[in-house]
Amino acid sequence: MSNKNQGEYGADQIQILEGLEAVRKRPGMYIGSTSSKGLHHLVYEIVDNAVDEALAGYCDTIQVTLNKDNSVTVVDNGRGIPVGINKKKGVSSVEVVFTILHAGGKFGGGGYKVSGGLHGVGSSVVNALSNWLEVQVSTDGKKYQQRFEKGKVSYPLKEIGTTSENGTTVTFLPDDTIFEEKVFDYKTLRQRLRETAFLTKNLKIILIDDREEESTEEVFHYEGGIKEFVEYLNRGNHSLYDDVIYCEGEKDGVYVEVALQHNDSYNETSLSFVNNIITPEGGTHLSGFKNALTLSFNDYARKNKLLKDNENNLSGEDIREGLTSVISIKIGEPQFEGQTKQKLGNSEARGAVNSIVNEQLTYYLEQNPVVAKIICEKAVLAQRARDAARKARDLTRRKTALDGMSLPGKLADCSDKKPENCEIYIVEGDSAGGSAKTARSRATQAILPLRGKILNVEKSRLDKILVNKEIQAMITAFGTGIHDDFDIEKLRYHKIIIMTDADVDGAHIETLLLTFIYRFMPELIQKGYVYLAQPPLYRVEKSKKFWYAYSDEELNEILNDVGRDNNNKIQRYKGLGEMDAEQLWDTTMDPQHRVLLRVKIDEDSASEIDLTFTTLMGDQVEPRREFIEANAKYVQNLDV
Ligand code: TSJ
Repeated sequence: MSNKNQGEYGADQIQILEGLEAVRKRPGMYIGSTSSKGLHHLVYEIVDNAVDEALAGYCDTIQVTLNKDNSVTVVDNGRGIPVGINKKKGVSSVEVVFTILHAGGKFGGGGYKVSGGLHGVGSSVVNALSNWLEVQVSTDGKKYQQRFEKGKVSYPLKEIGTTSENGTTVTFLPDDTIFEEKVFDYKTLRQRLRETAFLTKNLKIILIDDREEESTEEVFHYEGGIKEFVEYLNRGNHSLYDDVIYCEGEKDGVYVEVALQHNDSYNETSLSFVNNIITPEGGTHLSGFKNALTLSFNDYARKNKLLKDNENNLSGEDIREGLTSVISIKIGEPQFEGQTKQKLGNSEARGAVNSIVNEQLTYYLEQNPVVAKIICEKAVLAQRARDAARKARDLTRRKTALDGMSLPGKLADCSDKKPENCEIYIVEGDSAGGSAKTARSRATQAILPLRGKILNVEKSRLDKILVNKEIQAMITAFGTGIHDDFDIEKLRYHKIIIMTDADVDGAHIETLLLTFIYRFMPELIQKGYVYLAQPPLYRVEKSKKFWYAYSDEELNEILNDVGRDNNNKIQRYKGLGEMDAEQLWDTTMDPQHRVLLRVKIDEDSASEIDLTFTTLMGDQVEPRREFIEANAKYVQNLDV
């Protein structure tokens, strides 16, 4: 602290310190969590401030560097945070930004801001949760610097030299006594920064990793903006036509951008953003978009006899089958609603998106009859499949109503009826299913054996999926129903455990099962009810004693412990079938000793999860490899 300030702790300063102390006491209240997720939020918060400067039109490059000591540096070439004395507080605006809660974006005014929105917790929160933070501002030919430690001023803003450049540099080291995780994950940051670059046309974001011997650098710069975002999302699929359809305009203070393209899959991928912040629950902007889409396609299809007079209107779902879209709006004062405050409520956004998309899409369809016809024909097929599926479902509903809950014949159910006590093992193959039935604890463990490869739901329409025997068996066993009928209260087991061979085929079946659950009952994964069993890979036997190894590293450890000599008998398990019931129980099913992995959806990266499931199933080889690597990320060690 400077001499001048020393000793004179005014009311303001005490308030500031109390404010930042509150953040340090309850970090979760400000950044959600102190896990890896919260750690990464710190970076987004700082970057978002620089993005605001770009949105205001004063900055075109942001550089993010991961330093060797796990600190992060964010540099922009904007105007620089104002260095003048803030009249009300009596210190520089820079100091205000880093010490007063929710000061972000208070001055300047006008325009759209990322920070101060949903995630905008303020750079002061980052400061409070950092071991140290340094800021440098270059403006009007001069360079200034200030440093903070655990939120407290080390010295006030001081001039440190001259410069011909403008901009702001912030470096901070997250407080390792607050965060459970202190190492930044490159892929997580890359994903988020790439999304930010897609959403801010012409902004160049550079990500540098200086932590290893060889430093790496990637540049995200998309002149096509969200058009390129849609191409990126569609990269693992076959698009149905070359164009990415794009609408842009401004109405009633709402700036609207929409990009869309269909692929030959049956799934919809819609991402919506407000002021660059993702809105997972949509809101008025998304509903305006959907309405416009449904209206313009039905109009076009009727006018051009692609839909006959005696046929029903296409539903929104029909038109959105295989659709990939990004909708991004900028609005002065976004209002977020709902329990999690993630749903846009501004009614002017609905109208603006609706009228801009309706007008421009109608024009596009008239100008591009070939594309229009491709989309309409796909939607008509979707409509027919949906009708057929509805009939099939009505039939099964009536059936189950008559039979009472008729469970699948292959299911060996457990006797306990309290879902919270019960588990269901989905087992590949009849022989492994047999061992599992013998091994299980009958009271709480149910076994459902499935035969061979299950249907790939990514490659089939609903009508075909719903008549598939294995899928029917799972739906009835789980008890929840699917899609709109889904009711988590009816879930019959609180652990759904997928148990497959530890080989390539097993991994494939595992993914097919996860894909089915993710597409039809995503809440089961979100609520953490879905698990992967972990059968051992090896059995080591020596002098009548034996050990199980679940990985190659573990095998090595065991061999080191028992000594590497000729008396070791090492058995490599190629499948569950090679274990007898007792071994299967001991290694994989006994709740006391087994290892389970819980399947997670990484909610931070909205644009990736779909891809990981979709591309694995696709027939293009490269994305599949990416999936298998990524797969390890969304499962996490549970029992051990
Ligand atoms: F907030 C922060 F410290 F985290 C941060 C802010 C971090 C980084 C890397 C950059 C920034 C930042 C802030 N870059 N640019 C600005 N711009 C302003 O703060 C600014 C400058 C001038 C005026 C003006 O009205 O003249 C207004 C503002 C908001």
